[in-house]
Amino acid sequence: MRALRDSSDVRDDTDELRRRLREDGYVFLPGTLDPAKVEAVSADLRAAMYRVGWLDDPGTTRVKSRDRRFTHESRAREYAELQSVESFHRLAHDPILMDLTSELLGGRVFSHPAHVCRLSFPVDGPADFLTRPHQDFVVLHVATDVLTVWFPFTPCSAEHQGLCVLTGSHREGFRLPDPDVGGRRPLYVRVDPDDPRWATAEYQLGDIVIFHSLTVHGSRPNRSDRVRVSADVRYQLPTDPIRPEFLHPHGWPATPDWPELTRGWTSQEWISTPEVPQIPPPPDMEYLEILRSLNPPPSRLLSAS
Ligand SMILES: O=C(O)CCC(=O)C(=O)O
Repeated sequence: MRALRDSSDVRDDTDELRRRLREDGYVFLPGTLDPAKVEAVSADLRAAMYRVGWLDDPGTTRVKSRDRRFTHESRAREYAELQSVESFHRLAHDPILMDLTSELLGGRVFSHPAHVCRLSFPVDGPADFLTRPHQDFVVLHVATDVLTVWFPFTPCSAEHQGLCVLTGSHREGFRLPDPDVGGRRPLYVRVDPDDPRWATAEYQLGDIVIFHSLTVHGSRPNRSDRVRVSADVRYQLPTDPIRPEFLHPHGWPATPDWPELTRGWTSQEWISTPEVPQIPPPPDMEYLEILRSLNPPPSRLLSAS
């Protein structure tokens, strides 16, 4: 698979970063976050995974059992333990991430409180993808200029796969998901796993990828003996609308809501937002009907020259 274009040489040049985001659909910025800060959060997440019985030893990410799938119960209990880790949510508010995404979007952003802590357990069976290809707009529905920042808590090698991006796919508009590709609700699109536009990297702690809501992305199966842990955090301007579910924890309502998860936290700042217009989904429509009616609002970010 081809390598992501490294944009660390133009990290301070917002115009050039924006240009690359418009061209490729992403920017890859190795070494952006302080690796020691990321490792400290990684240790807190490992401790949570050890408490719920997923790891033998919190010092490593070697798993007790492979091919673990989320259920309603594990979202309610085990995933809730991870979502209760305050340092994980605090990292989403790191000034480096807030400033970079604000500069790209041209105004002060906020982060969706539904910060995703992504766990990729090792699998043995045949599979082309771990996270099947999709565009984040398929869940966002009401705002196009939303940037996802993806970053790993565990190093990713070819065996221990991280994010893959389909370069340039954001220029082809919104793709209606194919319900036959699987998932609890239609989300994924059919993309050739050998499409030469797929790009990835051997990520280290501190690396980040920023991508647009229309960029197709996914990840390949983890063939190692360790869980791969990463974050997907979304940023947008408060003048753009949001679906109310993103103000709740990721996985809610199976995952408990903030009053339970934030017990004992030092601050609620990490899950707070400014005033933002909320647009709930139409109550009387089937989910697939809602998807069929979606039409991404024009992107200011992608249309600027
Ligand atoms: O980490 C992965 O497996 C995929 C990440 C993803 O889907 C996202 O960032 O929206």
